[in-house]
Amino acid sequence: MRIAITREVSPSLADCQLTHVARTPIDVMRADAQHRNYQRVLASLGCTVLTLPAEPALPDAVFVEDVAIVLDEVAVMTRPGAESRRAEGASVAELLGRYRPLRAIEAPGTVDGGDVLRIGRTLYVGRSGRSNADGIAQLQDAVAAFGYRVQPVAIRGCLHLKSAVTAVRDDTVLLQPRWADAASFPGFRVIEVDPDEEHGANVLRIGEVAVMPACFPRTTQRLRDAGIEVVTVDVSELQKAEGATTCCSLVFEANRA
Ligand code: CIR
Repeated sequence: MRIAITREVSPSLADCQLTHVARTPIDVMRADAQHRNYQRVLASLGCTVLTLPAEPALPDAVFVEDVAIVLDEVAVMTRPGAESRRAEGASVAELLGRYRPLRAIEAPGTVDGGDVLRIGRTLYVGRSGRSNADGIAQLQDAVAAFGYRVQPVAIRGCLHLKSAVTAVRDDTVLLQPRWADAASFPGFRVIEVDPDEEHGANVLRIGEVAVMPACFPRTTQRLRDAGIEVVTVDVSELQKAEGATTCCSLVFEANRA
């Protein structure tokens, strides 16, 4: 059984953290409707969607990806780089603990799950404003015993590694070359986002399907031309909060350990 942990949109979403995106008005009701559709799409792709209640005092709590890294054998609770996000993990840990043994990143380490791209037994981890060297070293220690390798990756000009690059197949990445270098992914087939679709690299892979924001038709076409099946979702209000498709779920197989 494939689980997708999600969380309802906070009524305070408009007070979210923003780093590389200018603040514009967010229609929270619309964000909520888009998020429900996102959940429906995950369910249609075979996920059992578990939904945590909204956290009114935590504007960014819908972005559950950032608070945990779920592997087949273990889950690592992160310590998010933004202080305002540190309380988001507790309820996710309570739920995740039913499925995986838990480890945790401790101060002064910081890691955001959005910086961690797992491909096979390698965790590519963005060195970002949110994930520091101490946190990346702690993550390495936490997962080494389970046979995972941690590979730090330089990024520039974006929030997280997965803003810049995601995997659409085990051998294929979708990359924004302004924000990360193809050379960081030797041996991979690299598909670049369309130059006019700056934020187009963040796609959520569910099995062999790529879940892609609806506003990137040219990058979607590039994926389809490469033989990748794509489903699109309108997440425009969540994009105003500097999120996209990977950030709103933690997807994993229930019984892998
Ligand atoms: C933040 O800045 O933390 C949120 N406003 C957006 C987080 C998006 N997370 C993700 O893409 N993994």
